[in-house]
Amino acid sequence: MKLADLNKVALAMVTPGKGILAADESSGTIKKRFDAIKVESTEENRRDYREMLFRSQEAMSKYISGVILYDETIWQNAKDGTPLIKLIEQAGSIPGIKVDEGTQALPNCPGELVTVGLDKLAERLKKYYERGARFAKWRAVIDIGTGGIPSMTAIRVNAHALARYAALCQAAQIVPIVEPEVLMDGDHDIERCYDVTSRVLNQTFRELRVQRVELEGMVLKPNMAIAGKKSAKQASVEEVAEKTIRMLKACVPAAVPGIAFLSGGQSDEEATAHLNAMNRIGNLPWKLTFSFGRALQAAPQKAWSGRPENVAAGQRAFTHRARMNALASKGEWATDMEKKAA
Ligand code: 5MM
Repeated sequence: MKLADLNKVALAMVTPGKGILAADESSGTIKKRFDAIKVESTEENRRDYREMLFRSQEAMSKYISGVILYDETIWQNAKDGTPLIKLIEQAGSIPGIKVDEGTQALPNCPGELVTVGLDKLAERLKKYYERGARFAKWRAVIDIGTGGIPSMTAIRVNAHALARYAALCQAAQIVPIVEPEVLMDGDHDIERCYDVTSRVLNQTFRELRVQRVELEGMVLKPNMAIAGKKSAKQASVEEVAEKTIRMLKACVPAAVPGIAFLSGGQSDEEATAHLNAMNRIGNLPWKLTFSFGRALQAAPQKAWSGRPENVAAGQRAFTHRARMNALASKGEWATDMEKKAA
């Protein structure tokens, strides 16, 4: 493993003023997104949609440091025959790949999940590297519920798998994005999210150390400390920022080059405002940016709605969200910038 090269890629992924586009929706998830805009989820439509994003020249070259792809996409060609991965590289952005194979029920832990996909991962990583992927992603899913959920078993098993994946990535000269997502479903308050996420992060870094993962050669993709969607007690933007930073400072070693947040179902503007407020706090040991899926794509999906004549509108919507989040990654975003663009 060449750690200096891994570190270089990790730093490029979290360049201030840029962030990551999570376009790695599996077939089931992209179908749900397309159902919402009444578009059939065919291979051609998925290709056309993602081609629209990757050909958004301004967004891709100025604001998007890297793109997380799904297996189907990394092997797909654009309409004119150019591999989609080449469009990303030509824009100066780094291609990455989701390598987990989704979740399964965790035995002996009713209602909890474990992420799978370690079998033959070394071979798959080799093929993805040859195709051009320079980073990968694996997402663990932790739910906050009642009756002892999450269990320590679910936290430990998922952290172990994340670390196994990260070690295999680094051996294949691929930067792992380590994503332990604590879901914001439910009615828990911000304090409970803070406590559970802290436990999850502590266990994840414990496992990463045990498995000798080089922290300088990875990127963390966590959730923010935030109240559940159904909670009557929603925290202010400042409280989310302050608590998230406090939590991360307590749990994430300074050797990690960067933290790229997931949006987790927050509205577009909420996710941007939270990232911005955190970067305003400043004086942080790691770079803080975005690795949003929904909060970058909801607007372009709606503007495009599967119609070729809407491609330019879809690209404008994507460029706008990418720019707003790029500003937030430097703490330079303000609400009135959204209004001006509307
Ligand atoms: C883009 O969505 C990703 C893929 O999800 P599935 O494997 O469930 O299809 C997802 O992992 C995503 O990268 C993260 O959850 C961040 O996306 P959000 O929408 O939370 O910003």
